[in-house]
Amino acid sequence: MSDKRRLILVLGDQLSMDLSALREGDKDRDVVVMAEVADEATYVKHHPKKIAFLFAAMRKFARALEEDGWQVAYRRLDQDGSDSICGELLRRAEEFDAHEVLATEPGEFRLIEALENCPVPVHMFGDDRFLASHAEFEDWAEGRKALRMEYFYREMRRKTGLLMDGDDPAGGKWNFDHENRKPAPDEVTHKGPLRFDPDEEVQEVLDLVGARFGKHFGSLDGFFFATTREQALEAMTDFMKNALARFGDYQDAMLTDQRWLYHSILSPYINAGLLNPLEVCQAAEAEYKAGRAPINAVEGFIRQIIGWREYVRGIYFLKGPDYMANNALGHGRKLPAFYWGAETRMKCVECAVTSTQQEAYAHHIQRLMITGNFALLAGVDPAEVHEWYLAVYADAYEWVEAPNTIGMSQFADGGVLGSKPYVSSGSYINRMSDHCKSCHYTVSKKTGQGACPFNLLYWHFLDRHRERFEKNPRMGNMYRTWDKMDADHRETVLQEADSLLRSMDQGGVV
Ligand code: FAD
Ligand code: DLZ
Repeated sequence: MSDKRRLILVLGDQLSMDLSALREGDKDRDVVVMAEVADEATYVKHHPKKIAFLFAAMRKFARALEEDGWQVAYRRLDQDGSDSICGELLRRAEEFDAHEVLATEPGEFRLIEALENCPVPVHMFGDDRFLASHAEFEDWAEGRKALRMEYFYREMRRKTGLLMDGDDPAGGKWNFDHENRKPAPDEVTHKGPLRFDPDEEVQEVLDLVGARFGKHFGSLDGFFFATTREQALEAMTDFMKNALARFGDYQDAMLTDQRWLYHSILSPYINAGLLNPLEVCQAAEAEYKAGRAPINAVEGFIRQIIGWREYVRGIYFLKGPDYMANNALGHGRKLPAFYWGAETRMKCVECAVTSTQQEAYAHHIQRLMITGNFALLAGVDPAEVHEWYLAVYADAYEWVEAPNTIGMSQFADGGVLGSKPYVSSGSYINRMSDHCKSCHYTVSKKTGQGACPFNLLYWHFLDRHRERFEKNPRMGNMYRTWDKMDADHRETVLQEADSLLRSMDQGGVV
């Protein structure tokens, strides 16, 4: 074996001590390369909180590596260096006379391709922080007519042994979701995620990010993210103790003054590598076994991680780089300005966008049934929707964001990920939230002055995509309801929806 020095690349979302590239390395001769680079912060205009979270966590992880005996070449954004990851590798290869790079496969095709074309040869190892390798997912998908998450999830339950009684699912059922659709509670006992005041090092990053990326959509105020593994573990423990038991019940609920409800806000930490997905699930399972959290909460939580999270990654790598260009419904509208903070009179949208702007976070139902639902009903170009979701959330990387947006939320993949589009009128939002009570629009109004835009656009969407969805067994009822309505009423709905969309396109406030 050659004893030549190699570089080991650790990216901003690879902050795990047991990263495959590190396992392949040798502390005595190799150099770990980490770099804050403008290209990664701007290929979409990431939310400043996301950039600050990653830069701060990267700096602290670099120190932890050094304490663990690694030599680390770290480039801060305000130091000399290159704007790109490959540029940095080239520079460091010359500096350390290294001829090879060891890397863990990045989570975006864009960067995988850049590494493949890097002038210094890059040897890529699989990212085994996930439960299912690409080969395992391909095997599971092979020959199946439909790639439904539920069946993949059961495989992952068997593989991990999580919530299993021998060969059977704990509690007698694989899925307790029907218990997890309770409307918003009157009172929320949980105070939200554990918050960490910025220390001097984090403050330095916040100043840098404010100066360099302050014009990106999003606020740096009130930054509280954990930036070390130890802090992320504390946040996880706090969630398990104070919120998990009610996670299931109120998973789909939305409240105007309670943006966190009983959600974990752990996705930024899991996706950046500070927490391992399996350890998070094991911690949740322990709460169930100790009798501190009910099965519907724990099963629901674990399903999100070993089910949805693993499944969407599988879809991303199975479908390849062309997946992002899917536009099965032929939608081409521009993303309305209110996604970037312009005025809207829809309370639910305002709440979701405000949370996004302030925290780089909105919970799943806000992403799916508010901002995603509106974009789909209005016929927004899925590529624009995709870019928005990738930019604005602290947990967003293409491997997880794109299948959720292109597939689950926008149905742009034509039904690879979901058997029907996630669309709803205002009545669903009214049932699951308190937004409609303080909204400019009247949710019970279907047409006329003050009619809820979701009501108008819902029927407009179904009508314009009738050919595609009418025969869908899960949507037939909706078409029957539409057909039973008075013809004049239907005409009014369609005309008012058209005029709302026209006004929105011309910059009118909706
Ligand atoms: P919780 O509600 O507490 O759920 C627990 C954990 O389950 C999460 O931390 C996350 O790791 C996992 N999880 C839950 N749902 C999903 C899912 N659908 N896909 C993958 N993991 C899931 N999640 C991301 O991590 N990054 C994204 O960029 C992202 N983009 C999304 C875009 C759209 C349009 C939609 C509808 C969903 C998206 N999601 C994304 C999934 C989900 O909304 C977030 O994972 C979740 O809101 C994160 O908040 P939390 O940690 O409080 O999650
Ligand atoms: C998201 C991000 C940002 C904002 N900045 C950096 C960076 O400066 N250096 C880095 O190594 N990684 C960064 N990242 C994470 C990468 O974009 C991420 O590794 C790829 O998108 C693949 O998932």
